[in-house]
Amino acid sequence: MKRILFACTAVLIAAASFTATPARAAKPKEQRVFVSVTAKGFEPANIPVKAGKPIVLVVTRKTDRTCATEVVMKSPAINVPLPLNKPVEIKLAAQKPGTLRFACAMDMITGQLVVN
Ligand SMILES: [Cu+2]
Repeated sequence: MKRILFACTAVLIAAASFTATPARAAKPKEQRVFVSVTAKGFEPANIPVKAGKPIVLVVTRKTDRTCATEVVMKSPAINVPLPLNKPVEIKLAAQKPGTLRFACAMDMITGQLVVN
């Protein structure tokens, strides 16, 4: 249990540094993609996005029957709380082709952005 608390604290510190990114003057056009948290997990679990374009991932938790009350990503390091029925925007820089995995804090419920 202590170990889990320690891991959470470390992730929160990483999240704090992530949100401190300054806004840029000339914004490249961003792409918005949507995912819900339901009793089945992240829906859809695979989300296609375009490479080279900033991403806004909009996550809405629609159930209390889930342990995914926050969304955690390792790279870039984020940990964002998901209040019930409130869309939460997660802004990500433009990515290279590949996959960006995200999960609940316990890493049991997972999804990914598929960058092409
Ligand atoms: Cu979990």
